[in-house]
Amino acid sequence: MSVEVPAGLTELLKGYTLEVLKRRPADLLEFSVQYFTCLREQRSSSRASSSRSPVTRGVAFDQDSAPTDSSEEEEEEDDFPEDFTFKAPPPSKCNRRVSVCAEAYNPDEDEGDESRVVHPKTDEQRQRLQEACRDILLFKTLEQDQFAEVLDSMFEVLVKPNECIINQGDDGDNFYVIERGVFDIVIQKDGVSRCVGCYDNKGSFGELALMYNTPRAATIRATQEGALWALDRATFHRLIVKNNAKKRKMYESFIESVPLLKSLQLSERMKIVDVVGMKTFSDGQQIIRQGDSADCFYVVESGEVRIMIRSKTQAGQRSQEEVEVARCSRGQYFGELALVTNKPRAASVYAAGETKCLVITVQAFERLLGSCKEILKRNIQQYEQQLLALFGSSVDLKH
Ligand code: 1OR
Ligand code: 1OR
Repeated sequence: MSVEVPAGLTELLKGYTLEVLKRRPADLLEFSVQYFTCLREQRSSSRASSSRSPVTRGVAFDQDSAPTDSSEEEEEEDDFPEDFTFKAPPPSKCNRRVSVCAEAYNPDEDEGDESRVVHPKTDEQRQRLQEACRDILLFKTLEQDQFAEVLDSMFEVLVKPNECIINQGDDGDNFYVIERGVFDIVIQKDGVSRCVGCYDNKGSFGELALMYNTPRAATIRATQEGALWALDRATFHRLIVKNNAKKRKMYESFIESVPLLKSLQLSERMKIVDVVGMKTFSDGQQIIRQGDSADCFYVVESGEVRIMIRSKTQAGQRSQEEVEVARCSRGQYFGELALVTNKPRAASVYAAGETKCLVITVQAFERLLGSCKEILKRNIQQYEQQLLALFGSSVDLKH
């Protein structure tokens, strides 16, 4: 018995299979519905206007996709027939933009695009997403309903070891929040690639290209299997970038008054404002634990913090008793030592009364406060002198 394979079936399934293998969606059924819906809508819109340059790969869930010069992509594209030229409708920006065209960002276009993207989630997924987003600084200054909208729009992306989630030089597609996994930050300069840091099971990346419409500043590579939550570019603009104007109003004058940041140029200070978060701590709440590894830097905006140190006993054991060694109030910073020395936290820090702090991630600290490092190092030398005066040689600042 001979079975006739309907025309187009092979190509259809090939495109679909490629996308599934590439995205590894958590919910295959939901993904498939979206895939074929996008495909159908794309087909009718491309029939209506045949003038647009083709995007010759599966369903491009993004309006702006265009072929890149990547040879890997060209190979896949060659396999895909011309008539499968897809362009997703706005509400279905459900996948990562893998190929890009460097069109200039036009804020006016975004103004009109108030369409909400909602990716349905199970209760269990939503819980994991909420947990992953709890400490994301860029979300800290959002109103509650804006934050809820962000959560609605995010979609899960599973990653394999060695997978590059972002490639330096590409145009920006999504912003990513880490649920689990370790991700290297690799920067290529003068033809040499260097791993300059990593994200260890927390944090977020991919905001810069979306905020400033610049090419991706680094490559982000998974070192192991992991899970991310992605927020598409249009929603990021509508909710996060627009919120930056409000943040600038709120924090600009404070940032300008911080002595440490005086040496920075205005534009550099504004970039700090764009990525900082504000956290409030209640009286006695621990902000930093001595001996922990460090992932951020703090500037006191209001209230006060107590710096406490556990000294070592004669036998070299760390005593349980903490001694207050300093206080920081408005405009003063703390948490820089571990970032500058790459050592564990040298002291514990507690809020004295309700205290508000600006928080800067270690990656933003490295990127934006490089020119302040000399001042920081000078001040750290003073810690060491005070340390000797207070405890003799029984304490070191390494942990
Ligand atoms: P993006 O959209 O440019 C790459 O895509 C992402 O890597 C970037 O956003 C940041 O979220 C993230 N310099 C530039 N980008 C960095 C850096 C970084 N760290 C993380 N990203 N560093 C400066 C190196 C001189 C900091 C290294 C610790
Ligand atoms: P960190 O990243 O090690 C704890 O986290 C922070 O406490 C530390 O950075 C400093 O920002 C802050 N010794 C050690 N850490 C101090 C000290 C300090 N003061 C503030 N921190 N000394 C007090 C000097 C006035 C010397 C100890 C006797």
